[in-house]
Amino acid sequence: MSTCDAGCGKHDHRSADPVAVEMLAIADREQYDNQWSRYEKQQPQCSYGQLGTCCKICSMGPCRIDPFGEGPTQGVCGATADTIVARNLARMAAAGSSSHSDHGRKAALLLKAVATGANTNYQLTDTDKLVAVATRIGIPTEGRGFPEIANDLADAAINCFGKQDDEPIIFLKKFMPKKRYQHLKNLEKTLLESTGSVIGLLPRGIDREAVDILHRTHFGCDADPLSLIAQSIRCSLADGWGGSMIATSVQDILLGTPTIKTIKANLGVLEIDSVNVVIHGHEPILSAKIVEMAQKPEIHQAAVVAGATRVNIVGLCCTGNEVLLRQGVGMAGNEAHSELAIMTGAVDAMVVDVQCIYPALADLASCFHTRFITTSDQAKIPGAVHIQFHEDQADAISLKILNEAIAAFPRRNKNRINIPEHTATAMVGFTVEEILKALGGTPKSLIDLILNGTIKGVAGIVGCNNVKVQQDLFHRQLTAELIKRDILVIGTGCWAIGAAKAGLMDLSAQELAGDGLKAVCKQLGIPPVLHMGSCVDCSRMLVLAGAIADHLDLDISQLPLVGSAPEWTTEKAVAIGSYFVGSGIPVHLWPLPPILGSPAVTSILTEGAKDLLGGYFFVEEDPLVAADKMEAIIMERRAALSI
Ligand code: SF4
Ligand code: MSK
Repeated sequence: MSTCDAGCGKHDHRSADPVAVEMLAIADREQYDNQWSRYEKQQPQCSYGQLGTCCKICSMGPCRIDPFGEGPTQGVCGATADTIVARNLARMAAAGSSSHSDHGRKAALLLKAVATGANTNYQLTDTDKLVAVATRIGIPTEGRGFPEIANDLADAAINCFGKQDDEPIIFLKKFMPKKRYQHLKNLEKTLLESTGSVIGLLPRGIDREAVDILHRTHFGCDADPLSLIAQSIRCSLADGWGGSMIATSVQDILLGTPTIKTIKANLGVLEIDSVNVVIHGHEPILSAKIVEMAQKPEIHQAAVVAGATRVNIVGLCCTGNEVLLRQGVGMAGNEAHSELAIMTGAVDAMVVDVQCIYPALADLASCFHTRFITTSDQAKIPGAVHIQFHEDQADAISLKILNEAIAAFPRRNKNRINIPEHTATAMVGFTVEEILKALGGTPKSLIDLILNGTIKGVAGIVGCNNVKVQQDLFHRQLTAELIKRDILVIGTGCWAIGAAKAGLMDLSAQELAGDGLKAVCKQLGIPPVLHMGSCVDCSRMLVLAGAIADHLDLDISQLPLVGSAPEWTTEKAVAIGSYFVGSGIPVHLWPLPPILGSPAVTSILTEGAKDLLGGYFFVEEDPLVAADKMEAIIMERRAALSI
């Protein structure tokens, strides 16, 4: 069922990554439960859920609407498929936005604690970024000390979460390019005039927009698909231009803005003779400290006493991306690699913070010597060892976690160790600052390359692995196809890890690019596929798009930009897609989002949004056809600009 029809053993319908295929053969042989085996047991999955037409918002339900009209057309309360689908989607956007933004809140609170001296475990590491962000927000910096500026910046960021007035949040107001901001403002006015009701798009408060969704989707409130979708966009914009942007900016200030570096990616970064610690999740505040503390002589000595050569920290998912970009830590893999990593038998500790952590990892770790350590009160998992993280005791807690891993090392069962050898080399760390530095300090060179057609446009690819898609296949094929067409590909998250593992971020990938893009990459000494960071670092893409738009005095919706989340899984991906759309960028999605049960919602998101916002969603299951459609969007926008 899972191996290829030819039975060669090198291919597997579950993953396009040969390293995963190697590990899946072991999983099959040893009967290790995993996401693919559990997915099979879930078949057939509920088609109402897939279409989005199932509602359990109140206890008169659950209600479900058959979209083919062969059953009730309304829930008990009278909610239609359109209402139910729109409400479900809005709740997904709220959950996704909340996850990113709560992450940003913690960074902002830590900045405040560092600025006031309440936390001495962290420092203001990148003061240039501090001054740059503060200046952009309108905070005076001349003649002031860094802690004073940081304190004001922390207050401004914290205020974005909880303020109660109706003004748009300051981060969005100051970072969103002028024309997009004005467009959204005008659109609010037009919608008020045409519908007679308030349909807000500019976010007033990060927390408020998520609470607004929970309120308006409560039993007996908003039943109008348009207003529900508008609020989803507003909440998501609060994430992209607010919570995520705060997370990225503040983490850069506290932990350092990433710089270009070359790293190794895939399970081969695990080392047979080392204490291997996998850090997984999303928030780098703890994991960056673990990497730092692992350099301490006493930790090295303890590892040697335990029989290891050293402590080897490697990353998974977005926590992995964060420490990869800042500290050059090797990357073990993306979401679908999390179980495979433990199956190598060589992971002494897997340390997790929040988001995208399978609860199944605790059970799997218990089959090995692996210490599975949860650290956040927001992500406690039965069966895990919980070591609660407190930012003001970060040094001590990191040492405790590392000692747990070292203590596990001698308990390894050597007969069960299977570390795949393969790693790929990837050049990573393409923040906006680094991209602009490579281009001479301003977006002008990039813009010139786009205007003269050397680069046709830019595609931003984001998102996860999804068990419904062969792991990394869409990431690999779509990315390779786009660069072949002279479209620069940038992105984040598990896509970025998939591209790194596939060698697409290696300089040798220049040869896969079209002639124009290849020449530019060779001249600059960069790959044609740029790793911009973790999920919250999608905000870096917004900043880049904004810089190009402002430079040309255009709206983002006029630029030859397009987005994709080709293996999306999480509610956070819904939020990212929605703020791209709200920012004027068309977004490709695969697998199908749970909206097709509502013709009205489908039409608003795929057609109506194009007229109103410039950005819109489209779905496509074939990577090559998706590349055709993305290129067509770029060419349509180029034609409209007469370039
Ligand atoms: Fe059913 Fe309406 Fe309750 Fe939803 S809110 S479960 S559609 S009665
Ligand atoms: S980790 S949100 S599976 S990208 Fe950011 Fe990967 Fe998606 Fe999580």
